[in-house]
Amino acid sequence: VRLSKDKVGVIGVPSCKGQSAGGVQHGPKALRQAGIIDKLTQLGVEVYDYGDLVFEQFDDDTPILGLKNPKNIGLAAKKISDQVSRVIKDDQIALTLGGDHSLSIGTIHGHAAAEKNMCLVWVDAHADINTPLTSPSGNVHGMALSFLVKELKEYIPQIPHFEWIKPCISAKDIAYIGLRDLDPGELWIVRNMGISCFTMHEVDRYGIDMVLRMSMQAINPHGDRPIHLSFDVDSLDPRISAATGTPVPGGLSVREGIYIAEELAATGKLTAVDLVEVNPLLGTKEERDLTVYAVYMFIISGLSLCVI
Ligand code: Z70
Ligand code: MN
Ligand code: MN
Ligand code: MN
Repeated sequence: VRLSKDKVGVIGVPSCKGQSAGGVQHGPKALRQAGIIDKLTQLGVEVYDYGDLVFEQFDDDTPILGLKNPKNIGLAAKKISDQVSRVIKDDQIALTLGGDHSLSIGTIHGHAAAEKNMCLVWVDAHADINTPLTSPSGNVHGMALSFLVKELKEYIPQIPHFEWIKPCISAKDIAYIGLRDLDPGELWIVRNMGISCFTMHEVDRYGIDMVLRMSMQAINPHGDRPIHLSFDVDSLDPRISAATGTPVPGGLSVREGIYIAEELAATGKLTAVDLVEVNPLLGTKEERDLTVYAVYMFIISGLSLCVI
């Protein structure tokens, strides 16, 4: 078993304006302190740490059509996209430590710019595919995918600072795993646009191994496409991942999460990983440590190929 590339580029993205809870911007720091980089290095991975991206803060950022913080998020996404694209073009796996899930607008856009044929596995309790018009909250972390999916182009209104974002992925190139909390507009989109969807119901019915096989059969049947894994820690059960903004009961076990990382890494095509929504200011100390430790295990398992 070999990784797609023998180098990993780590990008910290302390984003928080895509949601309303304070603290998720401290995710990268908490994950670094857990020792992810040292551990990967000890296991023989060549790690390049690019530190945390720094974003200019704009306080005068009026919502547009209810979408909150368009300027901060639109400009940050450009910076994230450029950095991820650069890292992948340098032949490294891009590991992005978040930060809230709005950062995936940038990471997926940047991955697609470097690897035209990429496909996407989105592991989350939520679908994060509200359009600005269907979003009940105005929080961009719940809309990230809507700006990227080609089939949704006609449903996306013009948002200042988002004009540069060109849809870069087709519905048929996306597989969801772990979903269990969707809004009405999202349900309509997932049912009608042709995105493969393996909710917790399918994980219960088929088991995680079969769900991964079916996901790959749907989006990467020949196994030749670069894979982007976007992992929201709230996909895990809240008994594990309490330190996140929107825990939803009935989630993945630690082992199921790790199995996803291991199996996708073992394809030899994993090219980008987003690790998002760890909020070290939520929950008790024990809960925070457990959330961070589960993420640590997930990353180490996936990127050091503990599948011997
Ligand atoms: C809801 C919304 C969401 C993450 C919550 C919630 C979205 N569907 N995403 N936590 N990671 O506001 O759009
Ligand atoms: Mn989520
Ligand atoms: Mn999410
Ligand atoms: Mn969340």
